[in-house]
Amino acid sequence: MRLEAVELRRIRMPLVAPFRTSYGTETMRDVLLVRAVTDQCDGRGECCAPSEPLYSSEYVDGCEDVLRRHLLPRLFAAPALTAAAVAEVLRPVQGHRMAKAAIEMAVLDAELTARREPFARHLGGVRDAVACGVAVGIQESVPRLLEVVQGYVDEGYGRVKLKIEPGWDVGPVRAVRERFPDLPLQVDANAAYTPADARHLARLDEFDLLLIEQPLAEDDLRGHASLAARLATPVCLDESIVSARSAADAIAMGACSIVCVKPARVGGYLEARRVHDVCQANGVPVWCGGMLETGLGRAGNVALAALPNFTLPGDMSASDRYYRRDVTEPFVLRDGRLGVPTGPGLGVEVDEVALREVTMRVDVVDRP
Ligand code: NPG
Repeated sequence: MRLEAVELRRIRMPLVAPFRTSYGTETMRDVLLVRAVTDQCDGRGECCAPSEPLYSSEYVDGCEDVLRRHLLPRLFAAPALTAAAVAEVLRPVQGHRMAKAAIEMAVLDAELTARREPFARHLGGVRDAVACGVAVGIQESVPRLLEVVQGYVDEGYGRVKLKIEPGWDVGPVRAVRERFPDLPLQVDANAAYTPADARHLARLDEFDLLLIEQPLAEDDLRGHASLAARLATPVCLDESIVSARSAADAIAMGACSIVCVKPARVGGYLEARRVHDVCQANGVPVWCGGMLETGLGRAGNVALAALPNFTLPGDMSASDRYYRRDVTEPFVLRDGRLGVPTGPGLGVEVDEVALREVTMRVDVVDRP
């Protein structure tokens, strides 16, 4: 396949409700969509890096810049491009995994569309629908939190994740557990604690949580290993896992017993599959994280979550949990699940009218 041009499109999508985490509040998504124009088919990719580098070092303007200056020129120069070769071609550029993931996704979509193969089949998916959880941000009060959780339970979400931070942890979790004694529940700290908080975090053990996600800093694997030894609640890593190798290291050190897989964080769907495989080989279950994706990223994530070792519900909610109007046909929850697209490539139609409405700017970078 030859990459002829790449369209970089910036869209702005208001969230239906603000999403507050320990590192900030999102109300408006500023998303970079990437379209790979090849000699065979076009393919779509989504860059879900947030607007500010607060979750990790990447941010959307930085991703666009590195794509233009460093990633696209290398891909244009590759004579026979395949999705499997993208990571290799881009290897000299250090880091920038979210930017790399976006363009690899677009090339993969183009390639699979050309040979009429769905994402899920290509990745090794074994199910036609995936169990969905929902992530609940930090709320202004505990009564409001209970209302929000109740709303999602009523909609059919079978697992709830609560964002926590120092000052918003044991109390809110206790309240939710008391109101919903049987609800599969987990918490996400987004690296907001330090090893000195171990005793405090052990107070969460009584709530029968599925897991605690990323309590400590991204680069503190040793800290996570000692914390994991002190907690009954399983420790899951998100930010710390940036590749299959880092997953293998974290597991070997005892830093986690569950892994959250996000394709963008590890540099793309193909590396995400390798993270899945490494975890599976070590008996470590995985689940698919979310980054408030549009229907495009959601289609890829749902396909990935169809792989066999995705045994825990992911942060993959229906489109209406995020956006009033998505840029694809909406993903709708049925019995707490989302259906895995079966069409070629990502397998979702773009709603061109909706897309045009949210587009701020479109640039086409041609092959030199
Ligand atoms: O359902 O997509 C979703 C949201 C899940 O909590 C979620 N995502 O810290 O994991 C996270 C958080 C996130 C959102 C991270 C956007 C980065 C960007």
